[in-house]
Amino acid sequence: MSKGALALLISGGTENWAPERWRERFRRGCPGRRVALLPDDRVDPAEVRYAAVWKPPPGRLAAFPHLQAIFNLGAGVDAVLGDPSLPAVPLVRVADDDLTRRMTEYVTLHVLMHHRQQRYLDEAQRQAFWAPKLQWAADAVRVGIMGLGVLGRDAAEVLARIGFRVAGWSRRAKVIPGIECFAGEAGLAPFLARTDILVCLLPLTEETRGILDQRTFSLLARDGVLGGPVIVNAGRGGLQVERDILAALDDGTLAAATLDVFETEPLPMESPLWSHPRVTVTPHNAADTDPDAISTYVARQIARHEGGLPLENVVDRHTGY
Ligand code: NDP
Ligand code: OXD
Repeated sequence: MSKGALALLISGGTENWAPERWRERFRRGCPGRRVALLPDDRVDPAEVRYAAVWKPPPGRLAAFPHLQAIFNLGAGVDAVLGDPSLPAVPLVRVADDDLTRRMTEYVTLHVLMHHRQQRYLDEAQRQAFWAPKLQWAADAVRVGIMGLGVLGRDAAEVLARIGFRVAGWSRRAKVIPGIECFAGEAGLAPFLARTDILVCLLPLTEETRGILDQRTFSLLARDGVLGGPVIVNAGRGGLQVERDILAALDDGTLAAATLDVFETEPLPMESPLWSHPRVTVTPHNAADTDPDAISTYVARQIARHEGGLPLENVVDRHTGY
């Protein structure tokens, strides 16, 4: 009996994410299965059992009448769930140690950058200016992580190990040794009130859209050693209101921001964020995952499904993540 086809609907990214590269990987990783890269390859829609996608055009997945599962090639599924005709089959997202470690590197790098006043030191070097500033210890800084899922929890634990005072905020209450945990709407204000560096690792959902706004910034701690609160957003651009970030930087509500994700990507050339002296911009590469690891993960999920085992990391359509 022939195996059901795997359709690939992948919007290109860097060279390593080129759709043709994904086709090669899946052909190697799924021997004996027809792998069709759409729209280039021809495939009978009735033969398609699985789809592996990255930002697929809305409406395309509804064309497969016998689809059994959709595999999103990243951790965040907001782009897929935005399709109103998305078939009601399990949607699996990526949760992978390689991705988690990369995100923790990013968060640690940027929290340390703000804590160790690295932007000031870079500028001093440019001016050949030898002027060390008072440097406080990590335990003087309160880091607050929005989202204590796969990524947020790992970053929180590493930052706590370095010595920061770390708290996290999630939808449901949690107990994590060494991390002060807050949850739900009622937990948000007290979480923000004790936070000097706010790291956002939330998914983009109806509830979280625009959460990084003027109101949130105004609730952050104002008595910290950094001279003002700092934000680091590596979740999704839709979580932040860029107009409010710029206004908050300019009126002193925020001291600095590191942004990996943006309302519009690529960040338009004319965005004032590019050249703002207190903004660090990175091009949505906080946790570029190894595509070989992802294609192996998808092949393993298909094998589990066909072996009668449950798929892992299935998205809850109700909560949106
Ligand atoms: P998870 O689903 O494992 O964790 C999500 C966390 O957010 C959970 O702790 C969840 O709470 C919390 N959460 C969700 N909604 C709310 C809410 N309304 N209020 C409070 N907390 C909420 O996701 P991951 O950790 O794997 O990934 C997080 C996001 O990171 C992805 O969705 C993606 O957008 C982004 N990402 C960005 C990358 C980049 O390169 N910039 C790379 C990979 C991911 P609870 O635990 O109670 O469910
Ligand atoms: C993402 C990813 O969701 O790269 O951004 O996994």
